[in-house]
Amino acid sequence: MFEKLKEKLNDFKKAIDEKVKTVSGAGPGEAGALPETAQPAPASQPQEAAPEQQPPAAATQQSAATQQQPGATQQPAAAPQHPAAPATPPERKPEKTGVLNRALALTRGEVVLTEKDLEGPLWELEMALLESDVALPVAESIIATIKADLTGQHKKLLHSTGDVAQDALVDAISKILNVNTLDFDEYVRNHARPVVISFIGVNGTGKTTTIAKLAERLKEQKYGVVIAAGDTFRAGAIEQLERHADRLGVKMIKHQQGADPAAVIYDAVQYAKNNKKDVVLADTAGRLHTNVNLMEQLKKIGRVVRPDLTIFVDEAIAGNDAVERARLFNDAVPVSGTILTKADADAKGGAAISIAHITGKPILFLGVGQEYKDLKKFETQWFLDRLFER
Ligand SMILES: Nc1nc2c(ncn2[C@@H]2O[C@H](COP(=O)(O)OP(=O)(O)OP(=O)(O)O)[C@@H](O)[C@H]2O)c(=O)[nH]1
Ligand SMILES: [Mg+2]
Repeated sequence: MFEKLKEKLNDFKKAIDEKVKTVSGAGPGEAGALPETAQPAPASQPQEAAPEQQPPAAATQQSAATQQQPGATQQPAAAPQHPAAPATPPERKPEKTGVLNRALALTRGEVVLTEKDLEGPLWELEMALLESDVALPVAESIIATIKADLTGQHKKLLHSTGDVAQDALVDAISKILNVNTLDFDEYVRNHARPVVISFIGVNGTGKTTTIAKLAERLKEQKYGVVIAAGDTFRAGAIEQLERHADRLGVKMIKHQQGADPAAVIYDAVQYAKNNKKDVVLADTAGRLHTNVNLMEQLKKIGRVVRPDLTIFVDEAIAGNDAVERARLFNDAVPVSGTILTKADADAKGGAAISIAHITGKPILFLGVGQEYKDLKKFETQWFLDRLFER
């Protein structure tokens, strides 16, 4: 899970490590050799003549990455902004990251990275994030955070310099993922009864399956659960949910196919109130985020039922499309959080970061298989540990 992103993040860490070695080795015209007191890179990092991270090398990657990016047409600004293939060399600014500052830092066993040092590695990191399904604005925001964190600062050389890059990355990603944290279990425990939760998303992302998984989870926690068959649109949808309800021994409220989903969910809430049930899980039909009428129907559900939580369900393997979907669903009915399904498939990890950033709401659970038990509470720390193998 998330292997690809993990690999790319490691590449960035190594690139910064090498860059720091180059800087601390002080190339021509730079700060000069390290004083004897300063011990640079640890022995575990051999000082082979590492090739410089040259932005021009990224130029070939740039075109490759641009081709791979379905979002490239939406984001035409990306390529020209990049420092690859500079027409004229950028002016050297003797500001706080100048030669003297670097030299002074080196005497203390520290290194100062300039924007120029970082431009190659950061460019490659941005490409890597894009290839891992992190959306462009999100990747840009991560890059900006890391750049601000790493440039002009005195970083100790005495421990692995790669850690510095990793810390900056971890920080940038966790800021996005820790947005408006919502502890689902705590919410259900403390909220007035019944807790009404609707599930929305495009077709086939796993809404119905996720409802069944959550119903099982809530039942195990001894809550009384009611399921609302709010997908009155797709043939067979009511029967599909009913099979789950029967297997789980959970009450399901349904109307006929074609009925108003808001009315079905409303009835389920009434049933829960009359029968002292704790939680109502409301299914809805999958719909394209571009279908205005169906998005209006979601708004109606919002007005009539006023769900306590609206959960956006999408696939962990969703590419850049997920961003646009998340944005439009969130515009129609503000989502409280996201559940990412199919994380057991070859998920790159970027969707979690992108969707959290776009909606400004946390990832709540991951679907990790097709069984009822295959639902994992999303924890930022766990995700970061996986990405960085800490
Ligand atoms: N591998 C895997 N498959 C999943 C997961 N969650 C759902 N699925 C599968 O995805 C397919 C679609 O799931 P549904 O729950 O029917 O999706 P839906 O969003 O309700 O679909 P519509 O009602 O058509 O919009 C089914 O074959 C599920 O078994 C998951 O976490 N991992
Ligand atoms: Mg469904």
